[in-house]
Amino acid sequence: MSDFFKNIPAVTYEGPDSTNDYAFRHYNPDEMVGGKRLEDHLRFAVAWWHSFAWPGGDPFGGQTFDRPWFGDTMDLARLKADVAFELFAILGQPFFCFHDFDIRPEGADFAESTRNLEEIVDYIGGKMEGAKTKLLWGTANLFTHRRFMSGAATNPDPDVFAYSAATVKTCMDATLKLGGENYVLWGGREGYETLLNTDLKRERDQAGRFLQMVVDYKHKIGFTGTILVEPKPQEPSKHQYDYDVATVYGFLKDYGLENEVKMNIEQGHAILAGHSFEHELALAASLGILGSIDMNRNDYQSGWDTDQFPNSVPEVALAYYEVLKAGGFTTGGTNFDAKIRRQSLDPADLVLAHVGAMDVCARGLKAAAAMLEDGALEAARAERYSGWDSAGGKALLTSATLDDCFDRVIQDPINPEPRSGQQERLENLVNRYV
Ligand code: XLS
Ligand code: NI
Ligand code: NI
Repeated sequence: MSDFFKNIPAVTYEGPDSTNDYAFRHYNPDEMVGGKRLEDHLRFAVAWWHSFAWPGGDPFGGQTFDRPWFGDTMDLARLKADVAFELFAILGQPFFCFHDFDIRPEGADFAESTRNLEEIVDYIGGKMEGAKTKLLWGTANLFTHRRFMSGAATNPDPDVFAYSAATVKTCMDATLKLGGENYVLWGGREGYETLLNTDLKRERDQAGRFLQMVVDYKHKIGFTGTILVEPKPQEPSKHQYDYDVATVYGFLKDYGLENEVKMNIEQGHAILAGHSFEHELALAASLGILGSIDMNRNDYQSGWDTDQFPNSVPEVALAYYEVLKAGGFTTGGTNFDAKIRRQSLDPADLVLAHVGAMDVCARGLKAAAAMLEDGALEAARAERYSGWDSAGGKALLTSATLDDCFDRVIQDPINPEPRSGQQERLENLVNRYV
C-alpha cells in the first residue's frame, strides 16, 4: 500500500440526501435499471493517462502535480500501478484503460520499450487478480514521441509506419494478455499541419492498410474484443483524418472494414467537430458501429479539447438515451477520458472528480432509461414517420420511379399539408426527466 490516498475512505452509495463528499448520491452499482445493474449499464473506466501520467502542464506552463511516481524507472512505473489500483478500489471501479506510454518507461530502443511493457503488463496482471477491476481497452500512444510528429500510419516515412505497426502489435498483445474487452485506435497525428507538404491520397491509403493489418492481427491472435476507432477533427493535428463518425464510416466502407471496426465516441471530440455528443452517438448507432464512449466535456468558451469531467446531467442523459436506445453497451463502456484541472493538486481532487462524474452519469442514465420506458419520445418519432408504413410510402423506397410519382401526384391528387415538428413539446417532455 502506498500512502498517497491516506485518510480517503472507500466511496459507497449513501443516497441523494447524503452530505458526505466521499459518497455516491445517485450511483448505486446494484440498482436495477430496466432489468440490468447500473454498474453493468455504465461500465465505468478510469483513464491511466489523465489520472496518473499527466503532469498538469498547459501551453504556457509545465508540471504542477508533484506525484511520487513521476520518473522513468520501472520501480516508479510499479508504484504508479499500485496507486492506480488503490484509486480503483476506493471508487469500486469496474474498468481501466491505458496507452503503453502511460504504464511503462520509454526504453533506449524498441526492444527495451517492449521488455518494459511486458514486465509492467505482468505486474498489472498480478494486481488484477486481487481486484475487481478489469481492462476496458488498451491502446498505443502513437503521438507523444517526436518520431510520430509527422504521423504514425500516415507518415511520409515507411519506417515510421513499420515502427507504429510493431508498437500496435505489442499493445494488442498486452490488451489480450490482460483480458481487455476492446482495442482502441485514436489518430492524433494521423492528419496534417499543411496541405502544401501532404499527399492526401497516399496517407489515406496508408491508414486503410494499417487498419487492415490491425484487424488481421486481431483474428490471428484470437482477440475476441472489439476494434474501435476514436474520431476527432483536429488537435494535435490541424486536420485529423478520422474527423467524425460520418467520415470514419466512409473510410471503413472504402477499405471494407465496416463490419470489423466500431466507434469510440468522445463528448469533447464531437463538440470540436461541430456536432453534439448525441448526434455522433445516434449516427453511429444508426450505422451499426456504436462501440464505446469517452466521457468528458469541453469548455464551451475556449473551444478546445479541455477534457474536463462531465457535470451536466441533461447533456449526459441525451447521450445515454442514444446508447440505451441502441441496446446498451456490449464490450464498450464509459471511459472517463477526463482530467482534473492543473490547480487541483490534492489526491482528494482526483477521487472527487471521479465521484462527481460517476454520479452525473448515473443520474443521466437513469433519466434516459425513464424516458425510454415512458416511450413518449419514440411514439412521437414513430408517428412523425408513420406515412412511410403505408403501401404508397413503401413503394417509394422500392419500386417507384419519377414517372410514378408524377402520375400519383396528379391523379390522387397529392397536396401535402405541413405539420408541426413539436420541438418545444418534446423539449418539455425531456425536461420532465432531467
Ligand atoms: C485524445 C484522445 C485520447 C484517446 C486515446 O484527445 O481522446 O485520449 O482517447 O488515445
Ligand atoms: Ni480526447
Ligand atoms: Ni479519448
